[in-house]
Amino acid sequence: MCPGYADNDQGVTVPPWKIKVVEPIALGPEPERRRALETAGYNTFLLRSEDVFIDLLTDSGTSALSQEQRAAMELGDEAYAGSRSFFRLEQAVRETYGYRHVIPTHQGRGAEHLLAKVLVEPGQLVPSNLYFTTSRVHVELAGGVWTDVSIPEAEDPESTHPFKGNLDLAALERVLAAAAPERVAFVRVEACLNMAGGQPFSLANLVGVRELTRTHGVPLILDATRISENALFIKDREAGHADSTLAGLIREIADLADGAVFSSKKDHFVPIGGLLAVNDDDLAERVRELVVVYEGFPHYGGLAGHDMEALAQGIHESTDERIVRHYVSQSAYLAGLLLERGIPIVVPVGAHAVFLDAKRFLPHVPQEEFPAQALAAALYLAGAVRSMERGIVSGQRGNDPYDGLELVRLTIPRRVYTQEHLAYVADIVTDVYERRELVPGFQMVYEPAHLRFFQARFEPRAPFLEPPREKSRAAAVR
Ligand code: PM9
Repeated sequence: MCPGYADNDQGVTVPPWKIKVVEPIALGPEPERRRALETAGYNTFLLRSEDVFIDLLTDSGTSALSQEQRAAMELGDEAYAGSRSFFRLEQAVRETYGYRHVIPTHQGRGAEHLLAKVLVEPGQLVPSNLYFTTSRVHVELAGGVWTDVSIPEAEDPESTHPFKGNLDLAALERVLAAAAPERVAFVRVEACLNMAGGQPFSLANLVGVRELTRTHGVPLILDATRISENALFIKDREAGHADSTLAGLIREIADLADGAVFSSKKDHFVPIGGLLAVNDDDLAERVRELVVVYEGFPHYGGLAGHDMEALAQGIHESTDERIVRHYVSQSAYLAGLLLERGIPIVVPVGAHAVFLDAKRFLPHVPQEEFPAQALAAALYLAGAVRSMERGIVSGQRGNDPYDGLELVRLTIPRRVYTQEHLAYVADIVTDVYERRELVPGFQMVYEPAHLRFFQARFEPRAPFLEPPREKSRAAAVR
């Protein structure tokens, strides 16, 4: 049980913190927003943050630090080797997740890179639930073959399956039976499956994956980036876990895997940092051999001593049910406002974001004209709300046929925005929904070689959200 929290009458958990330091934000006028969008090639990643009013691009590195984290940062030991801060971090990881070997990295993809270098041989498979952009690219750059074994519901935005992050155990068994162990590098299971809408796996499913990987002699690696929220969903949705503590569930999940990668920029409330944590001595040694090539000495892995202090404290806070529950209830609140207004979103509501379903939001824009990219741009133009495309731009490789999810992610930074901010976001989404026929498709005019969503540039195929709405919510605020 988790004492010490209260819900208000809109179902939002009252934040278990109060605000001590604030950062000013401002809404610029519509012509300036239009200019900023054109300069950014209609890609929200390329906007300047000073031109953004409510920044829901990502929950990555955008959390507010706690006073305890800031205080801990004063203790940062910046020694190149043998830093006290490293050993505090190692202890926090061991206590919370139980893994014996802890290798810090500059961020999550640093850990993914090292893992792929060490575990993946050319031609080997990496079965996983759906995909994550950076995770997949590192496996592919190492010559591996990403193999989706998610359940079909993961790609159905309207399915109310409570655990869309589950792996399809029958599909996994087929892959392992045909290829394991020589042709399978590892099985990857991502907590709160990002690209499907922040959807959790169930503990029962993870137990099933563990049994299969053990039978077939293949390592099981978690992407534990959002393990805290996944544990909370298990507590709330899976029979038999209502009385577990969040810390206990997190540990139970971690214990089922041979190791984990973390982008600590999410659940651990830090602006920078990642981790690779494993139990196997030999694997750890091979990773440490590469850390010095790509990240830094194994006692800092690309982080400053003060970063490791903030991270160690953040790990402790990530097991506090009141903090995690408040965070997840913010997504549910925003989703509730949008559902009341008939706006198509992914259900059930996930951990860290509300995902708009661009195929249903903009049915007149075919997927090859990037509806989610266009919708993200429209939200910015309408009210300086920054979101992220999670559709064909993020998911497609080369010119492969693609008909997967086409989503816009309204991602909620941790401990940053209030209910008023989220209500404003709901009004802007509603405004665009009411004018959706004014949002045309895009053409891509610049495509980078890797992870194209970060830096691609676009042009609208017709006048974009014109004429501007005189009495739009954003205009009224201005
Ligand atoms: N996720 C996100 O916004 C930031 C970069 S991609 C737009 O969701 C998982 C599940 C992630 C993740 C990053 C990484 C990589 C690994 N796994 O960004 O390198 O969600 O720290 O982590 C982002 P880093």
